[in-house]
Amino acid sequence: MRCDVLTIFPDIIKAYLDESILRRAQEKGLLDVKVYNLRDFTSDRHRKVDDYPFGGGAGMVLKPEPLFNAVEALKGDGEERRVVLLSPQGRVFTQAIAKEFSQSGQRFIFICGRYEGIDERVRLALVDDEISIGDYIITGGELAALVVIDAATRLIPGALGDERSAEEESFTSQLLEYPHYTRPREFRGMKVPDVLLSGNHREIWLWRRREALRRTLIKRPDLLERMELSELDRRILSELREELL
Ligand code: 9D3
Repeated sequence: MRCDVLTIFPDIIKAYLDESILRRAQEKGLLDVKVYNLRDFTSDRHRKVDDYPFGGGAGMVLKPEPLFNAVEALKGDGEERRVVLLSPQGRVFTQAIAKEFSQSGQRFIFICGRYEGIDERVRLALVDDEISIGDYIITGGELAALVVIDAATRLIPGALGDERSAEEESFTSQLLEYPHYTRPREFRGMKVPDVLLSGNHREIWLWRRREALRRTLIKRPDLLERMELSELDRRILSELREELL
């Protein structure tokens, strides 16, 4: 995935991109992110990126010029790019949208909003897609852009440490996770379930599937309604529903 990020806080984006999975995905050439400071696309002496809203009101509005200059400069290489504005008014980001972004083969420009908003002419003339990461208020689009890039990158083949985890993730991604344990076998009187020490991989797999289904049934039954379930899953679920009654 190739993306450009436009922001007035480039260090926030760079700090996260420099660690863990996203760093490795970039080193492997699977992810290419370039971060641009909007201030570098201003043309006034004070490098002003925001201004007062016409009509009055609290807060500042991101000026259109730096955003138009930046998008036009980036598109100057003749390559198509999908311009995505991160904003509370966007469609709510989901795993399905992450998959769509990761598989689209498109280049992206992510615009991180801030303040009370951005000049509406940016939305009208530049923006192809608008994304929110959920119904709560955060300070700006930077965290949202990172959420989108992170979620999409994890779906690129080879981006996760070992391939087994990608396969496992796709198999279980619609369920909540089964319980995990590590050493010691007993901690403050709490024991690791025997099945996990048994070495019986079929039994372990079945136990994990059952516990994942149990947790999802209790905490997020809405996820089960949207999922396509195997015959085995349905049998386990009916047993679990009886246990819970
Ligand atoms: C307090 C101002 N709000 C009045 C209704 C509007 C507002 C503007 C800008 C609220 C938050 C922000 C900054 N947030 C984002 O730019 C943002 C965001 C979010 O707040 N929630 C979920 N997803 C996103 S993506 C970008």
